[in-house]
Amino acid sequence: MLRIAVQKSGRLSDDSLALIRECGISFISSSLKLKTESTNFPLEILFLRDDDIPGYVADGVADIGIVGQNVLVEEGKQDLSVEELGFSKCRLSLAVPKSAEYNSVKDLEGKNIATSYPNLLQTYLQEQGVTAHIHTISGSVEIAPSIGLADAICDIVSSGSTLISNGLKEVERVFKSQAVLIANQNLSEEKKAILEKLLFRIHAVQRAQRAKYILLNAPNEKVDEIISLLPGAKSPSVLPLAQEGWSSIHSVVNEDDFWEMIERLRDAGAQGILVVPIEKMIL
Ligand code: PRT
Ligand code: ZN
Repeated sequence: MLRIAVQKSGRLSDDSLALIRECGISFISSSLKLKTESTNFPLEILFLRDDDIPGYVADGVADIGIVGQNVLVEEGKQDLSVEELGFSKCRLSLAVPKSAEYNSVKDLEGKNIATSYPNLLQTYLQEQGVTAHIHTISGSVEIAPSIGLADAICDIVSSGSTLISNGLKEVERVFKSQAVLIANQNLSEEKKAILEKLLFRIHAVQRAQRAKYILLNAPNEKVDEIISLLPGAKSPSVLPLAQEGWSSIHSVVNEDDFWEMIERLRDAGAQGILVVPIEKMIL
């Protein structure tokens, strides 16, 4: 049995549980329960505050966990990280009042900066050769300048709308973050084997999320040109259509290159292009 710690309620919770479910692991979750056990995989899920997850995994109370890199690195536990999960992307940024004059990070010399991430901020300021007074506060960091508590803040940003609505402007990006899977470093052989199985499934889910299955029709004389436009397709399938002189081409493409490629395919004579999501992808 492997124990995973996930955030009980917050920005990481839904995506963490969705990932576990996409791995084909079933469980019943209730907001009242502190833990639950999967009915079809040797996994027990503990629901915790995100800040407690790195410590519990380091101590072996949980074997693995899902947490933001911002929390992990702030707590100095980055060695536990095993896999970037690609969700809950955000950044830790410095922000100052909109009206403040700001040219470079040197302008923060000697200033008061409020943050919930003193260690990440201190590391950044040191790298930049700036000395400032760091005030550690645990919440509502964005109101610190307007109540006269600080000249600047260092806080998590995703859309940027919280900064704007508090009259602040983002001036430096201190740290980029996303959710990561972490693991205790002394897992038993049995637990390691379960983790391997889980990672195999996570990789299949991640690959599938980035990939699309594409089907299209093309006149036979255009097939070679179209195949050359399909990036990453080592060997697309080419099947004859009932209509004489036409083929159907099937391949897997990466979502990132997708729209541009569709235009080039159409220009090259592709017709009836279908793009379908892939549920799992095993290499
Ligand atoms: O209760 P618990 O301690 O478990 O949760 P929490 O309140 O400490 O954390 P939570 O749920 O807010 O965030 C969990 C993790 O999600 C963080 O550690 C980050 O890794 C990640 N994450 C992603 C974010 C955001 N996006 C985010 N936007 N964490 C916080 N925010 C906050 C930010 O602090 C600011 O107040 O959202 C506001 C900014 O958002 P925008 O969109 O207005 O820029
Ligand atoms: Zn927290």
